[in-house]
Amino acid sequence: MTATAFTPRVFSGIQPSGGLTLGNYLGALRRFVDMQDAGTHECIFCVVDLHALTTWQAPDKLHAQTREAAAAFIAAGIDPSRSILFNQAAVPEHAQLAWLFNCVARMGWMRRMTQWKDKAGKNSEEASLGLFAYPALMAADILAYHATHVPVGEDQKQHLELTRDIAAKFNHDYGQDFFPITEPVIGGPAARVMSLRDGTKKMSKSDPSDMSRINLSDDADTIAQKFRKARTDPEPLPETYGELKDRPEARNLVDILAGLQGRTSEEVMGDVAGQGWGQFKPYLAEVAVETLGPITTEMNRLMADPAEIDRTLGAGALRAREIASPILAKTMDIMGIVRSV
Ligand code: AQP
Repeated sequence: MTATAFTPRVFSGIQPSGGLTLGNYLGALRRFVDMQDAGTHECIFCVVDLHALTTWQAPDKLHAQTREAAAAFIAAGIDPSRSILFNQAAVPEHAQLAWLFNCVARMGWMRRMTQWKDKAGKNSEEASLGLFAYPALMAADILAYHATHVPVGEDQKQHLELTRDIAAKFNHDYGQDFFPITEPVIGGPAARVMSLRDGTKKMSKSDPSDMSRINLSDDADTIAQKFRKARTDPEPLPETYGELKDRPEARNLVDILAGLQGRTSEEVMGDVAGQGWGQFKPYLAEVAVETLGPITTEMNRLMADPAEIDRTLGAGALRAREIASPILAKTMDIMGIVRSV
């Protein structure tokens, strides 16, 4: 096999399974914008509504959350004329390729996924088949565009590895160098933003406690209140970042400040060493409001015109299909499936 040269292309998505959080912003959205602005890759971003369906979503809420996620992408800096922005269900190639990948992926691979174990919990018999097959759909999202790079938060690393396994097995089984072995792009102090109520749990949009997260829709007072009430230990901040090793809640707040300021956690410690929470928390809230305030205002402006959001997503879906459709067709040809064109 000769190595295929793939177009440098970024794909990533966010589930509209609730309002977007500071974790989604620092771990994903802001990095999407950086990659778009770097201009080195063609960028494709998706509101992954089919993924959201793997857990129950009330139909009217899903609709609103899909538009809100699209508004968050644009408000954070994704430019739909430079990047392709659409919702997953509008491009049927994702679901079609996912079925083909269901037949490539192995049960044992899926069972090892920690997100499956966490989300299905003890009640896996009652979990949806979609939740189990989630990583095969995610592989389809990425490989339908031959994406070479995927910026994600730390929690998605294992799913990315599974995408690479599916691509490698497909290439091996069919003797073709057809799918790229996609590289994850993970990093920075905020690759894993933790809950404000429990420093060992990831900040999640579906956490039952709203106090566990900062939502991109929160106003300044709510942000200040959530940081004021964020769980911490009684000790003041130490001199060095290394001393926060066994203080997950304290470390999380320092990491969030670093993420918001685009600095390393070690640099930030230089400024805040020795501070008590009464001094640090209001400062953190001020920095968060400064960063998130303009995004929230712009999201609200965009959401006031849902028809325009729908038009933007529709135009993005057409552009996405132009790339995904021939890749799906070629995949089917390789597998020996008869297509009527
Ligand atoms: N806490 C986090 N810290 C850093 N990155 C995060 N991401 C999510 N939470 C954090 C990143 O955001 C992108 C979109 O994630 P997703 O919405 O597709 O699914 P998720 O990872 O399951 O996010 P949530 O908020 O926890 O959703 P629910 O509660 O519905 O499961 C991904 O790149 C993810 O890494």
